[in-house]
Amino acid sequence: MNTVSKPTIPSPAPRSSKPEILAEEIIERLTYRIGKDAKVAKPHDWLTATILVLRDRIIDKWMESTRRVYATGDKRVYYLSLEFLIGRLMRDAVSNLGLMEQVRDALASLGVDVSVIAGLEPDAALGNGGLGRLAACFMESMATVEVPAYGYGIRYVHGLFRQQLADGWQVELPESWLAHGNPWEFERRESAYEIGFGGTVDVVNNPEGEPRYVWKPAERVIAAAFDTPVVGWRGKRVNTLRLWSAQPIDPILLDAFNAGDHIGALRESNKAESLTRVLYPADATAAGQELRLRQEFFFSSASLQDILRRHLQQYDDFTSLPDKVAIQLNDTHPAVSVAELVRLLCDVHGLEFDQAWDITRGTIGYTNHTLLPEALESWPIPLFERLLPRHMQIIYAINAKVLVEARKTKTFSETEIRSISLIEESGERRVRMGNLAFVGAHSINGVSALHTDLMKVTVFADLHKLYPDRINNKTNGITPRRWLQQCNPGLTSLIREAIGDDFLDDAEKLKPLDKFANDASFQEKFAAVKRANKVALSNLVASRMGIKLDPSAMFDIQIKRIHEYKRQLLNIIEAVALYDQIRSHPELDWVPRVKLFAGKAAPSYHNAKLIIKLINDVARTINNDPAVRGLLKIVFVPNYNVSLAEVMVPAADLSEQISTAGMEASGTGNMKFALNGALTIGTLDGANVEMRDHVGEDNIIIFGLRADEVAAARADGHNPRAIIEASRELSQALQAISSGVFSHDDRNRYSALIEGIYAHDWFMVAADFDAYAQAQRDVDQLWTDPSVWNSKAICNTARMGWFSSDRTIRQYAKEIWRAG
Ligand code: B1H
Repeated sequence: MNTVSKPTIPSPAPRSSKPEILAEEIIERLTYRIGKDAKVAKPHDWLTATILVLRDRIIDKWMESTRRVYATGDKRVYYLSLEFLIGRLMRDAVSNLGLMEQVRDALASLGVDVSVIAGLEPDAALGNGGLGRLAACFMESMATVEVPAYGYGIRYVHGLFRQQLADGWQVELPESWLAHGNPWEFERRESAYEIGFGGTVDVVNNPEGEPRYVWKPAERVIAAAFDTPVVGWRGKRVNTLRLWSAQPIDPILLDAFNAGDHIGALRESNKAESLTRVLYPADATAAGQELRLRQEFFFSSASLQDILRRHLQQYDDFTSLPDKVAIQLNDTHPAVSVAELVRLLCDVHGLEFDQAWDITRGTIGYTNHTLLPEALESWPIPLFERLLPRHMQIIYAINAKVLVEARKTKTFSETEIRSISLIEESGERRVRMGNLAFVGAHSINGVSALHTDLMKVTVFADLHKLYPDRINNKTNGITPRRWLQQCNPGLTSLIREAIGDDFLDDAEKLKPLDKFANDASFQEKFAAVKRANKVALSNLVASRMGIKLDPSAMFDIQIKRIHEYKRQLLNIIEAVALYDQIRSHPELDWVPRVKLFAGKAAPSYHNAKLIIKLINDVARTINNDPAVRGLLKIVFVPNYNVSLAEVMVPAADLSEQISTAGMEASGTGNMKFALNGALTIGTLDGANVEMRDHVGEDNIIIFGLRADEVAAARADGHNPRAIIEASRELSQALQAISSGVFSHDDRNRYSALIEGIYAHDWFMVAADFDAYAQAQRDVDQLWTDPSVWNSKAICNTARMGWFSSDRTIRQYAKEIWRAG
């Protein structure tokens, strides 16, 4: 025994937040951490120095938060996600710490403009779209509602690609968010784990019980941890986002090096590092490559090893795991965790299979984000078996258990049994990751009421019949800090003046704003804030694209990934029809509109890239046609990302949420716009349905087929050709596009795209066109009376509080995690 008692180590003194002290500290970091004299410091140096000062203020709270959960023995929540679409962190941290004015004044005293350096921070774009952004909102809300939580993901060196437009076509460029270093993160060298791939499995007989299995991987890499603190609102709690980076076990192969093969000596190093080099850029489409499966297993295994180590450090065994740990799988990307947790518990920690299986199911929850068949992950058995031979055995064992259970009920036909199986047997044999996640979880949730209902009758119908209590709904939300307070300070101040500060701590307290909906003077101020935000967006468009916008026109915005089901095509076809009308009827009072689009297409998604080109072709024609007299303008803003959304969302009058009903699981952009006082034109899809319930049907413009009608139309073989022929506007617009009116340089560019609408119209563009065009004219009508429009816009802001991710997280904590 060590008898030397530990000295009492004093904690650092709490830091003052006076601007003078902050300024002093910024200079101190600049000098001693960055090694720059203030006289020659570049804006980037000031940014780094400021972040370092903020980081120190966060650390005290961070340590305190960590100590607290050790002391209380509270349950920890682990959110496993292959994507965290964070954006910038500085303004978020400053605002949540309540240091906005102080930091601004401190920097001003040093001759530095905070908004200039804030704009230099790169976006952490470690995600594709809604799923990744949801994970980022959840991290902030978990800290805010004081759930002790860790996010686990991958520290991609290159996040989502940068998008440029070349002659209207999308061009992808690599993104390097770490180029100037990352002052937010801490490398944790002590938290590193070995991750294996391939190899063989030995069976060792065990006279005392089940045989033991020993996996001998052929390849191994190290997972090294990088931690970023996540500050909740008012700095209440600071949680950790832990991102894994792959490193070689042997950075240099000495034998090769000594033999003079200096390049070959780096083979391992290159191979390991390539594992976490880049984010797969497909949204709502499973990637299917071996490297992707490697990424999924790499981060799942590292996270689970870390979770089990932390648990064992505090508690003596794993029987308490379900009481002390909740693991949430963000879609199926970490679904291999089900098999890996069983393996770690059995093979590494010596538990029996049945016990490991119960613990696993008691601990894991799974969130499904899509019903699209192309997004449902499955892996060919030969690939899975080669890369993860032990996991393949475990999956077969789990499958056997599940199928026995199903057969015992005597209620399933053989077809139903086949759909419950973890193995797809028709055609190439594959492992179904959705089924694996489902059977390995005690809770399976959808992300909107409609989506959850559809889950029960589509992909998981038979599993739902076998386990009827597992599927539940948790409608998505957004953090009102980033998506109202920070991105829209003008509206935030106005609301505070009207109803006080309660809404800052509880977004549902926006409700009292309702009373101001018909108050003429409030309407005027509300409209002035909106106008200022539109001017700010116009300035951005002018400086980036050289296009001048009129802020008094209606700003009609569709920003999201480019996907056929999201129907940017419907929007642009309607614009073509409107263009035709404006030219044919110059005598009518057309409402001036600016239609803005932004979004990235997966690099291999041909039609999505073609739709971007079409928008740009149509924009060029319309914007340059004097007959339009500026009444309609179309702009595709390149390189959509979180930071651009923060400028576009507050500037929207009209939010386009027009997916084919039944296809958008939830949407979260829809919530951001409405919270910021835009009216929504949308289908009854995803969370739009619940938004209508909250804002009231008079304050949202709903059109088009419903999900059940889409399903029926598809089943009955709907006849788009007849629909098109019956609509003069639609047939003329389609004719114009497919005959090359907008593409003189290549008249057939869009013929196949348009032919798809005639031939099958899978996304119901023709089926919904007339309803959409009519809804747009109804929108024009509303716009002509500003007091009517503003009153509806105010109601939207007042009634969107329920869509705060704080509410979503409280529901997860209470109903799934039983934590917090
Ligand atoms: C959503 C994805 C997704 N659903 C596969 N599914 C991916 C699937 O790289 N992959 O393999 C990446 C992303 N993303 C979105 O999740 C839904 O489409 C939205 O409707 C929803 O709002 C969002 C958050 O729940």
